[in-house]
Amino acid sequence: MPKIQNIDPKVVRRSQFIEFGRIPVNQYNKTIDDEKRNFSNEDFIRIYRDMVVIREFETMLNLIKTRNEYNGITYNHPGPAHLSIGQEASAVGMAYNLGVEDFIFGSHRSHGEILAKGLSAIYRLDEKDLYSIMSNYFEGATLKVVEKGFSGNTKELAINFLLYGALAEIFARENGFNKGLGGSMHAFFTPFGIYPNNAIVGGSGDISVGAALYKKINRKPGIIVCNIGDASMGCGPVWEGICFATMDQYKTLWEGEYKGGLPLIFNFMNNLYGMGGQTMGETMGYDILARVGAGVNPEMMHSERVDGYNPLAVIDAFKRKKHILEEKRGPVLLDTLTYRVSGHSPSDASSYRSKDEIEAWQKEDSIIIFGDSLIKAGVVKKEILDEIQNVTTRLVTHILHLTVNDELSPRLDLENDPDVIGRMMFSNLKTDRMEEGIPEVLIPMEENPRVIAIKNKERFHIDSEGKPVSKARLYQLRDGIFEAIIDRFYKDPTLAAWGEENRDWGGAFAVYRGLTEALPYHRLFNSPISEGAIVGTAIGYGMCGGRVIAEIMYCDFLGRSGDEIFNQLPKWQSMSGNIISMPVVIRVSVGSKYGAQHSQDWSSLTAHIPGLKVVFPATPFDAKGLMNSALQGTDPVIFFESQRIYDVGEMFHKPGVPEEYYEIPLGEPDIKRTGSDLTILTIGATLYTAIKAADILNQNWGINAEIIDARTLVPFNYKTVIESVKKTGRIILTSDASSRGSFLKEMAQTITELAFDYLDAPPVVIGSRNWIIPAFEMEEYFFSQPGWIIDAFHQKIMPLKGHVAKNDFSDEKIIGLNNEGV
Ligand SMILES: Cc1ncc(C[n+]2csc(CCOP(=O)(O)OP(=O)(O)O)c2C)c(N)n1
Ligand SMILES: [Mg+2]
Repeated sequence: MPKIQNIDPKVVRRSQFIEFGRIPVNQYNKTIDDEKRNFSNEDFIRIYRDMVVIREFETMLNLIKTRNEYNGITYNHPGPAHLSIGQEASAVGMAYNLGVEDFIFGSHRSHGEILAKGLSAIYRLDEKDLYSIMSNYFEGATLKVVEKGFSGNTKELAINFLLYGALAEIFARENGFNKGLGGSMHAFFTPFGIYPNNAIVGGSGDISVGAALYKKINRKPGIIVCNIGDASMGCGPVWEGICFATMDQYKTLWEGEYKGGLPLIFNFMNNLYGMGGQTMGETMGYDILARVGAGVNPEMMHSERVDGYNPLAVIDAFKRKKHILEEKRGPVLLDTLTYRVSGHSPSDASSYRSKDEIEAWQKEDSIIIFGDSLIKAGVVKKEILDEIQNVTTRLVTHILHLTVNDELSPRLDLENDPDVIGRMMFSNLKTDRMEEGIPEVLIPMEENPRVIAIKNKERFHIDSEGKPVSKARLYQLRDGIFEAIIDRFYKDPTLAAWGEENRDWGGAFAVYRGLTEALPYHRLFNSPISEGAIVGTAIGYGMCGGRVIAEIMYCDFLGRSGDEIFNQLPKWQSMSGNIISMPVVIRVSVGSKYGAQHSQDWSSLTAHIPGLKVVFPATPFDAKGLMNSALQGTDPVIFFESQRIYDVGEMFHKPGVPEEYYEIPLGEPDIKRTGSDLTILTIGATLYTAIKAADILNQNWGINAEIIDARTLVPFNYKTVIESVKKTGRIILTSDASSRGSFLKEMAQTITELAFDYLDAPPVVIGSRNWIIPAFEMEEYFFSQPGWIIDAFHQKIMPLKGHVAKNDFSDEKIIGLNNEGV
């Protein structure tokens, strides 16, 4: 809580009632004649045409999936196709008033939204811009296929391009909008303002909030529409996204032009079902989805249910809601009522709904009814509508024909280039700033109290006389992280940071102390206790082009952001076909002293997921240099920090941590001490455990251990370790993570493979026990200890004269523990 806002007990203890206002439900009641002053005949017909295009596209996919045939073209598509037959009016109505600078996000069922937004963008863009977008996308590869022999105008060409890019993506072809790596559920095309669709239900619920933050913080024009299903209202990321999007601080604390609500519409495409679960009446309790807005904020999120079977009702709603966002009164919740006549997927037997119900909705078919009303109102003749259908069928047939042709539309050539996807996992770019501009700060860096305090600190752990520097005067690991971060805030105008207690408090472990003074609210703010959305919003912010540092207070809370860390953050660069980059650093602090749910090292979990870079520094010099690299890059980095060592000084890099900027490349382990008899490879704070063990080995037995600090888990250069093992013939690996399934095991296996011929004994892994973490007073029985390293060396590598091991690392013990599952 910022000090500038006082909480007066007299006010908050006052007796009162909360009054709720009214939420409109299907209030639109205009006729075509009423709307004639808002729409030209051409507009009405375009709305109809766009719905027909979506219907035909989805019908084609349905036939391909169920019969392997459409208009004489045969094809087998084994992958997904969640169709939206029945939902066309809601998609077209949503997209109709959106500009190219307005971004939509979606779900697994978003083909219709992609086409609707694409058609709307094509209508709005001038021919020159359109052509430039198409010819620059993948150097014109997608365009080339549809352009060959095409005789229409640029807009017509663009419609072919849109359908082809989308279908090629669905069929996993290289010319698809995301090189075929996204597929049906993830396809998107950013030049038309179509942002990622998400196969994880509710996945867009927080990512889209991050996109809205990007627009707001970087003063970009446009709004964000988060298209998600009704059943996703039960998902954590959606609720967290809603909380994040409606924080009071946008209205109360953000200043100047940054003041005001987020430009975001949560648009629930409410087709009344999950897969087979009925939301209203079975799996949810809201009765009418729009009711949910009432509880969220005093504005009730301007919530409304709109009839998504009438495109004009949806257009009307979006126009009104867009206006609210332009006045900075967002975000908005829309409950766009619709129905999917198609199954959840083409294999769906509709066992959960009656035939009568489907037929009743088919009777209300939005395309037929809208078409009839246009005819009745004298807007168009039936023949014209029929012709639209014919032209569309021919178009879809033509596009299908191009897409299933393996020569015109090949897949990525994994046969001849098996590493092609591997090369797409990271963008590996380096840039000082994501965008030119002057970063907004409150004071010059030299005037920052923390910067001034750090200037007077000793940047090496001992002074010139060799005496240890006191904690108060010592430049600590947390100072190294701070220096890298504040430097970037003054370099990159897009950089923003958020997390719990990031402002005022100074970050949970005082890393951010000094940042509050330096930065306006929109660049550093406290988030709700929503670890999922803390990461999810960072993803949305990053994919739109902003650099961001999100902080998860304790590693143990990563579980709360599991989907974001495992399914979202690592995937979007490659699933986009490298169209987007992801300059997102997630700071994760590994605890101690606080027991089983506050002390776990889960670095192995993140290192397991392809697409994340994982860093774990153990010294101030490395912390600063690695954070600088992480912030210079454009890839997602999970930056682990250990609470055990936030206050250590620099013991290795002489004469101390440089004041100036420097980078330490991610992936290079560092030899912290040279030796010839044993290699000890450490991750994180166990560097200091290894040093203690090495000192004892040396003093008692004259064994010289070489200590290598991994510093980074992904990427990782094994050469340094292999060279060491060639010299020593022995290796022990240690970290604070529970041993089973840890990254140490992965490293041990790789080292065995690469250095088998040089090893006198198999690599020895000393992780933590496979238990819950006990209280601080018992931690020495849980975490890797110097004595464990010595005992293991004695038992598994080379007997130490006169040594009596306290811990049992025998084969029998290992077999026994594994048998017990501990
Ligand atoms: C996190 C997650 N849980 C479950 C699924 C499986 N699943 C796919 S779609 C779906 C129903 C989603 O319903 P809704 O959000 O209303 O969207 P709709 O399919 O109706 O468009 C389910 C359960 C999933 N993809 N992701
Ligand atoms: Mg649904």
